Amino acid sequence: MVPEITDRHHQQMEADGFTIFEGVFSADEMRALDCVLETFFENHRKKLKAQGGTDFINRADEILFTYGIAEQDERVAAFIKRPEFVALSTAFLGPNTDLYWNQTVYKMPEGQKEFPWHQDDGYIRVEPSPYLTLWLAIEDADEQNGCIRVLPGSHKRGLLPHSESPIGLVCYDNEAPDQGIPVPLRQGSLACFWSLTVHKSGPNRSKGVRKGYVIQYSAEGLRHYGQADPIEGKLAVARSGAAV
Ligand SMILES: O=C(O)CCC(=O)C(=O)O
Repeated sequence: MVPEITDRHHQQMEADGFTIFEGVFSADEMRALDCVLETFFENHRKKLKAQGGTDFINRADEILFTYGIAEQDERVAAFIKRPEFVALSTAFLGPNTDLYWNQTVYKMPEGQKEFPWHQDDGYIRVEPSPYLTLWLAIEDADEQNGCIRVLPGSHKRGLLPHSESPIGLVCYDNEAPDQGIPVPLRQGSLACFWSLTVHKSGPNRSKGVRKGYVIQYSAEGLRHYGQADPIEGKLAVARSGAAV
């Protein structure tokens, strides 16, 4: 269901750097996406094994990242171009948008590890910044299973220095008094935030896998920082406000 994008959403993005869209997809739609993704993982593993290649999944112990899915699977490519995403990406980025990055982030049950405070811009610096991150709850995400947490207003601080940790880059202290706010999401809901918004996610202490799909959109023509040419090979999502 294409969400209503209100002034309140725009004001929250401006002031806090994030907003929420509840119930964008139904449980049936999320189960269908889950099936498509599971088939993709299985086929891809088989293909890599046959080629004698290494696993494309970057395993950070309890957290499984699988990226570049829409670029390899036409059913997922169709999903990230759905009218819901055309509406959201163009509302916040203007009429011409591309898919910048997409990855599933699955947290294994009964884990201990957090994914640390960071800005998405901290990983690869691009222009124009910020771009838009949509975090889709394939299943319910809450504090028990490691939902994301954001630092409201942190997008206004610009790009912060990041340091390395065994799980990922870190730009904010876990012991700082302000630990932001949790963003629990029901299945099919989306957290929407800027690539400069500082966020993290907690450990999955539940008995099930916590499944999130991170889909990032940019204005057409995104470039690596300081470079003139656009990054090639990005999937076009909208032109003049309409689906491509
Ligand atoms: O899904 C998560 O647990 C965190 C993912 C995240 O922050 C990211 O991909 O930038």
